[in-house]
Parts: sequence; structure tokens; C-alpha cells
Amino acid sequence: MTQNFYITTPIYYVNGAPHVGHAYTMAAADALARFQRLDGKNVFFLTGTDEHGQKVEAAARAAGQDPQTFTDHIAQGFVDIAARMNISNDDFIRTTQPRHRLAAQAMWQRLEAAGAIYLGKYEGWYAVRDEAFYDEDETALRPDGSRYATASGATVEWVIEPSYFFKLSAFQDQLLTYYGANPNFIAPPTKRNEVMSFVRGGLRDLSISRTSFSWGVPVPGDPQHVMYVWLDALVNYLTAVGYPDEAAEKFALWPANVHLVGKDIIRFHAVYWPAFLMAAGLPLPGQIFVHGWWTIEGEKMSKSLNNAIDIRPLVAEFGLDPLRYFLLREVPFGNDGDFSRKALISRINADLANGLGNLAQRTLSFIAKNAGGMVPSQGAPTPADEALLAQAHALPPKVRGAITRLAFHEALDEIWRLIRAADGYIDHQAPWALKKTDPARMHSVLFTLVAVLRSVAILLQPFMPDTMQRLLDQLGVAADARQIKALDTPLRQGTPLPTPVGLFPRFVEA
Ligand code: ME8
Repeated sequence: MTQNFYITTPIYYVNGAPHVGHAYTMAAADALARFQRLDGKNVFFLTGTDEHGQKVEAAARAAGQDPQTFTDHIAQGFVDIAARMNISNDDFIRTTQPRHRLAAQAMWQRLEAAGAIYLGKYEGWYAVRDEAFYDEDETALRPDGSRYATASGATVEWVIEPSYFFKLSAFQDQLLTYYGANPNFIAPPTKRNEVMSFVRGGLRDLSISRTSFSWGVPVPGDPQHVMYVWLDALVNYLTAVGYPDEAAEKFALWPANVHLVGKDIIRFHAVYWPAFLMAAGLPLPGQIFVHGWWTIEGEKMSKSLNNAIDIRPLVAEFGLDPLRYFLLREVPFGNDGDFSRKALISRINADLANGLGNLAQRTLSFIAKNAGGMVPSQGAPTPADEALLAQAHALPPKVRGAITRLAFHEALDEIWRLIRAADGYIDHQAPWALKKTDPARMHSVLFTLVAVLRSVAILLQPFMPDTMQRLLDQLGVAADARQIKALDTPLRQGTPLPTPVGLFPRFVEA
């Protein structure tokens, strides 16, 4: 039976236009989703938008629009950016959709039925920007007397209102036991340690409804209250697989294998979400993987600094695939990184134009000119051929291993090791010199190179889907032979090859 693989990104707040940070999580999730599909899994890949809450309501008001019109507009921007980034999501959820309101209310009722909800009054700090409640010791005063959350820098305000509470405090032990028994539940390990020490420090019951505004899912049976936007938002992962219809075929996809999240939203995903699911008696996701934070040319991205970069001009200038490659190669997934033009250009030139692009062009244009424009025939392999082919053969499990750990940079590094080895091989075998002296050997060398390029192109499809499609076309690989397992089938000698066209232009700074 085909194995399911369900992967999610956070659903993005529709309070502003998408930027490179959002594109990053989408690109990473997309690489994983595409890899799993190529590896034969039944993938369900979800992204979407988080449209309720005080922050979105305020942004709509500032724009002079009613919240629904406003969210319709901004949500479209996220749908567009996903398309522009060539993201292969299977669904796009919006929390204002009827299916989601139904699921969020059903979850509420389930938590209520489980005795996990009670009515009280919230009195404490709230940060609208983070849509988060903070204890006083998680805040500090600015010189001007205003108070902010120390972790995020967001301004907090004192809130007093009637509120329903979720009995989070009752889940402290159960959570700690779960983290202990499932060491990969939160990754990387540094984040796991952070979460565990936060939970060990004690959990307070969580306010899960608001009464001071109305832009949210009404609390079932008490419409003065809207559901706290994080409870509402987290349920999206269930909505998309058909909840509350647990008999639905789609619901077999639950639990998700991995929720990808930025480090700003760990607590919601690694503490609140599992506690909600435990209370509801639903299975927990396989993993919460926390990635790092991008700065732009050394500075924090922010709307106020106006440097939260729009991905579209970058795509227009550098091309989509080079940009996707850069995002996933430059920084180990999980670490913070800096987005600089200089680093981007240097990756494009060194790894893509001079690396893979050059290898493909050298090989394919030589074949076009000197080997009849078809997949050459292989003679008896020499030790050098065998060594290179063995390296190519060993590559899929290495890449699979790295991607399973979400170590995208390692997967790419392994692939580039093979590219460099192939470069060394061409120089050493010098097919141009064999042209007159030993044409059969020349063909054999070229065959080996085509085989290596096929491995590289197949394995790079999750990262650079369009460009690799073009390379696979140029290598004469049929559209139905581009799965990872197709690498076990030998190349078809004599397959005619189209005229090669360069893949990655070198970028020259004007
Ligand atoms: O938090 N670097 O939405 P959000 C890397 N609606 N990633 C970044 C980034 C940066 N500088 N900036 C943003 C929310 N991101 C909630 C989520 S989920 C049930 C609800 C990415 O619009 C990163 O993935 O603030 C981060 O977690 C997410 O965008 C936050 O998006």
C-alpha cells in the first residue's frame, strides 16, 4: 500500500503582503513534498492563510476595508506567491472558509465535552502582533514606559475580559512524558530542549476566547465570544483532511507527518497544539520541525523598516529555481541566515552556472557535436567509470536520508560532491582527446557522464523543478521515468537528444 505523507506550512496572517520569510517555509515544504512524491509516497501538502483575530481586524480597519474584503484580497496575494514560487500544495486553506468554521467549532465542542474548557476572566498581558498572552516575567519596560514581550519585541497591552480557558496546566506531565518518549517530536534538538524547559517551568491555563472584538469564529453556544485565533488557526491542519468527518477517506492522512514552522511559533505548535489534541483524544503529529530566521543584508525584516522583501522582483531578476536553490542551500535548515545579494550571486555563479550548468553544457554540447546527438553507448567500464557510477548509485539513499532529517543543505551538498567528481572525471578522461584515438572509449566516457547527470537531475527535481525538467528533457529521459526508483533502470543507449540549451546564465552585477 502506498504510504501517506502529510506535510504543512504555517498558515500566514493576512495582515500584510507575503515576503521572503513566507516564501522560505513554502519552498522548504515544497522540496520535501516533491521529494516524497518522487519517492513514491502519497503526499498531501497543505498551506494557507490565517484570517481571523485582532491583528487582521486592525489591519483591515487601517486599510479602510471590512475584514472579509480585506482578507480576500491579501489571501489572494499568498495564493499568487505560492504559484509564483511553483509550490506544489494540494490544498490551500483559508480559515474564513465554511469548512474551517465547522471544524473549529467541532473541536471546541469536543474539548468542552472532554471537560477541558471552563469559563473565567482573563486579566493579563496580550500582544496583538504575536496574538499571544504573556506572563509579566516574559515582558519588560521600554524607556518610554510602554511594555513589550522580551522574546519578540511586540508591544503588550493589559487586557481584562471574560474568557473561556483551556486546562493547559493539566497537561504538563503528559506533555513532558510525550516529549521524553518521542525524541524526534520537536526538532532540531536545541528547540526541543527549549520547549521542555518551558513546560517544566509550569503551565498556566490558556485563555481561548475573546470578547473585545468580533472577527473570529463564534464560540458554540456563547456568541459573545470568538475563539482565540491560535486555537482557531491550529485546527486548520485537521480541517484540511476533513475533520470533523473522521470517517472521511481523507482523514486517513491524519496525523500529519510534519508541521514546518518558524522559530517564532514553536510554543503554539509544540505545547498548545499537542495539548489540544491530547484533550480531544486525537493522534499527535509526527514532528514539529522548527526552522530559523532570515535577516536581510544583516537586518531584521520588518514592515516598519520596510525591508521585508517581496520575492517577485527577485524571481524576475535571478530566476525562480536559483532562488529556491539559494534559500535551501545557503543555510542549514534550522539555523538563522542572512539574505544578501552578494551571497545569492556567488551561489548562482559558483554552484549553478560554473558547477552544474557547465557540466551539463560541456557534456551535452560535446555529444551533439561529436557523438551523433544521442545517448552514447557504453563499453567495458574502467575503474574510473565504476568509481563515478558507484558514487551516483550511492546518492539516492544519501539524499533520502538527509531530506528525511530536513537537512536540505546536506542533500544538496551530497549532490554537488557528485557534480565535482564528474567535473574531475571529464578533465581526467578528456573525451576531446579520445575523439581521434579511441572513439569507442569516448562514447563510454560520455555515457557515464549522461548517467551521472540523470542521477543529479532526478534528485534535484524537488529543489529546482522547472530547470530539472528541462535538463531531463535534454538528457532524453522520458516523463514517466523521472521517479527516484527509475534510477535503477539503465539508460537507453541510442536515445536521440535534443539540441542542448544552457540552464543557468552567469550573473554579472551591473
Ligand atoms: O505566525 N524568516 O503567521 P505569520 C524565516 N498565522 N521565516 C519567516 C520569516 C523570516 N524572517 N518571517 C516569517 C503566523 N517567516 C500564524 C501561524 S499556523 C497554525 C499560524 C515564516 O504570517 C515562518 O514560517 O506571522 C513563520 O513561522 C511564519 O512565516 C509566520 O507567519
